[in-house]
Amino acid sequence: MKKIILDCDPGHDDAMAILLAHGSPEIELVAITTVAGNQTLDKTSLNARRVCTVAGIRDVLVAAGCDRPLIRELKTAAYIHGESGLDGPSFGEPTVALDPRHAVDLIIELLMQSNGDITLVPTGPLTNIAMAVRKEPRIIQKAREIVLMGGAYTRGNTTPAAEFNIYVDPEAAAIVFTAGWPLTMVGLDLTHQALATPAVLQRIAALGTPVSRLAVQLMEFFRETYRRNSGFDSPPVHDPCAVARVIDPKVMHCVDAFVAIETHGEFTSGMTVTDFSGRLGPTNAQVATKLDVARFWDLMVDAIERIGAPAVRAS
Ligand code: PIR
Ligand code: CA
Repeated sequence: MKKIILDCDPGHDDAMAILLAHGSPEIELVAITTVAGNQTLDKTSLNARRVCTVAGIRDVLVAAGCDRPLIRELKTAAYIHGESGLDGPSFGEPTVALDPRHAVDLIIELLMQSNGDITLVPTGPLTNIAMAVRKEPRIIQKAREIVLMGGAYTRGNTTPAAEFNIYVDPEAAAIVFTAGWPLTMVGLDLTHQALATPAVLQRIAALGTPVSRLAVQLMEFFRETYRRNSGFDSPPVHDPCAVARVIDPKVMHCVDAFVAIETHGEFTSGMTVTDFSGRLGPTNAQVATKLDVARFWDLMVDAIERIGAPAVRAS
């Protein structure tokens, strides 16, 4: 079992990442920490608790972190995720409580008390992780590795050059990418292969559980906003790709590269400048290039099925 801390900003695809982590026997989800990104921190934190409530996630710490980027003003993605950050399904009152600790302190505590077996999986802006690195630099040695959704080497989705998670807090990303830990960048080049097609949604719907209904409603809302905003027929489900890489590294191909974060460009702020040829510097990242699409969706469908299984709920 691989232990992970999922640092997220739910977010439709963050919600799918929570479900994949919780429903996969290869993963022990130690904590869900939240950050401002897709929506404000109060909303992403409420959404994490909502997803946990529907999925019956009760033994996982949930803690709220930073409510804005290190230096810049927060820019949200309400145009994709809606006013609530998780528009589409309707939720009752969440029954899962927030831990009183700040996510940055919780991340530090969990890593420092560990024997080096915890993987960080950030799927939002990297503010919490950068703050944790600055407050307790020994976490760099303690973390087993960091596998993040963010960046891209061929495209942007927020500007022509920049992916949203890096664009929102490039200074934080610069800290994380230069920290010196084993880092995997699962960027848009990879996640745009993970499309929630009608066939995939049919498989999930056929499971017929509350969690499968939640997943389908989330993906149907995501489909509409993605169609309107980006001209996709089926929406790319970014964040669970990072979790899938931890579950089974063979689910995607990665290539070593030097990745620098652009923080000053007039048109390119937040760009992950990726050098596969060693001109700019030594390798600091494994960069995801090619997804085993069938294997990815099998992992996702199996996880949702497992969450719905009575044996899991009873335990
Ligand atoms: C997705 C996101 C933000 C903006 C758009 N247009 C689409 C969120 C997702 O939650 C994911 O983590 C990452 N940011 C993809 O850029
Ligand atoms: Ca996200």
